[in-house]
Amino acid sequence: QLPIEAISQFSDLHPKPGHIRFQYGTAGFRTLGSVLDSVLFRVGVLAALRSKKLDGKTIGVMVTASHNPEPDNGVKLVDPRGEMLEAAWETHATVLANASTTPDFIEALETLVKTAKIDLSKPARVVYARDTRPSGPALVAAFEDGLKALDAEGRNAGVTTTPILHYLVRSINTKGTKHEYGDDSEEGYFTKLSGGFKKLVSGKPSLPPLVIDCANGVGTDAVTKIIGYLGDSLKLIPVNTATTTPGALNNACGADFVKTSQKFPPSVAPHLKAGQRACSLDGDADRLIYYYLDERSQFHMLDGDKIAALVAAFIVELVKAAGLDSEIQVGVVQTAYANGSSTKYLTERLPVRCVPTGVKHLHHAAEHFPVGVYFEANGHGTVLFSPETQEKLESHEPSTPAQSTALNHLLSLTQLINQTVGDAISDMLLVETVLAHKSYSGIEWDSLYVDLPNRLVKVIVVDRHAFKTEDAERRLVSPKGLQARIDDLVKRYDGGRSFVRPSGTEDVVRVYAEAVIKSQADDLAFRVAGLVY
Ligand code: NG1
Ligand code: ZN
Repeated sequence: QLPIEAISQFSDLHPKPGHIRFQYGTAGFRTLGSVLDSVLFRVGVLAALRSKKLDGKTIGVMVTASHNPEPDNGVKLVDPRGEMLEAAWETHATVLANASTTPDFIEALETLVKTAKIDLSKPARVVYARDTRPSGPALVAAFEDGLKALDAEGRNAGVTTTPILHYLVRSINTKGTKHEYGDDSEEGYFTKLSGGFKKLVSGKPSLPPLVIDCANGVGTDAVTKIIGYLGDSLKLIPVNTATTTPGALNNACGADFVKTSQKFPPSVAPHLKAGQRACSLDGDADRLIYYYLDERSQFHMLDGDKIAALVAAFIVELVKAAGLDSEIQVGVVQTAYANGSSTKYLTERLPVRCVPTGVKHLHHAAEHFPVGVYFEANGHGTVLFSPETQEKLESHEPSTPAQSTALNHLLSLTQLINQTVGDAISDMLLVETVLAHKSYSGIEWDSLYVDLPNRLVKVIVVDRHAFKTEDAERRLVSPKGLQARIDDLVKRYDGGRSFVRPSGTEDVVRVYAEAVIKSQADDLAFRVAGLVY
């Protein structure tokens, strides 16, 4: 039986604001922090039920709005293996969040318990964390009321990054099994990542220091800590570390700023000499974008696609050098936003799949490869080694010293890479590993292929749900006739490609276009936007 009395008392402390419709989207619930109190309370109850449903396995909850402005906040559930919440429960979350009164909420809970066949006698365990947003502490308190209402066991992981929370979830749930992911603590995380990195770069000449823009967010703490673990193996220069300055978070800095504006943060300028490479994290440290200035002080961006190309090619080489190329296939997963040049570069070398936007789609598609590399152009991504691949790597008998070295490198990569979710710190160490092995500067890395000029625009429309897509969001099926008109336009541009899709995180339709010449990409984007509007 549900503890109706307790739920009801707590629920009355967290009334739902009228007139707001909440939606659990690709980024969980995300909106202004000031209206999220009831949502956080209800997510507490939901997380406890999800844990009961999964026989008391630990569920994760992250309170963050990532790269969004500081007044925004959000919340997202993490399933036991450190993955995004199962799709059916996204719907349950939306239903619970929108119940207008306490009795409605309790009724929705009773329906959920019945339809999802939840055994309420099971234990409930939840681990949770938040980013540095000022609205975080109050929202966490509301969430904790949700746990109390169901008498669930909560573990507060404090202020930490999204990927560390995912790491903790998987580590807790695999503790004591033969698939133990790592020690379930921040120290465990830093030791695992830095240990893999140090093995990989040992004996390699060290690279010049890396400037790292922490977006004035929670990544600052993680960067500060990892510096202590890295010792001399890598020199980092953190900038934008003002986590307590009001309004500073993601403001003219961070990975999303760099990717969207295709500029470096002004605050990074004093540190950027010609040839100096730098990178930016986003507000919860799960995205990473690199860049550098050339001798003519020209800015060059190395985005998620460039990271995928660098990393996938490196892993393919190692697999080959280990003598495992006939057994372990490396594949890449992208979305329609991947630059056409990156898709061409990768397709010539590896199997490549395109899936709809959203980490869960990329992650699931990557699981189908023995080694699956996935990155969104915006810098979110990771590499997955399947359980069979992991076993093969552990049991393979190398026949030469060169094979043995390559095999050890692959094993160290499985330590260095956070396989639960995209992780800016882990991805940064991964990039630095490849650069060190190849003796690449940003310039050589950048020259793997030349990005096609592109333009992304937002269009505010009456009803974005009227836009339906197919073929991994690359084509519109409705509104009727629109795709044919887009096709007609695209044909007129050299190297033209364009697609339209509704955003999953904002009430807008996005239009993407690329072409061989920048002015043409801009022109195509605005003309297609004109058709949509
Ligand atoms: P939407 O708003 O659905 O385009 C955005 C990003 C995604 C992904 C999600 C989740 C773009 C064009 N879209 O999705 O890649 O990161 O947010 O945060 O960057
Ligand atoms: Zn993020």
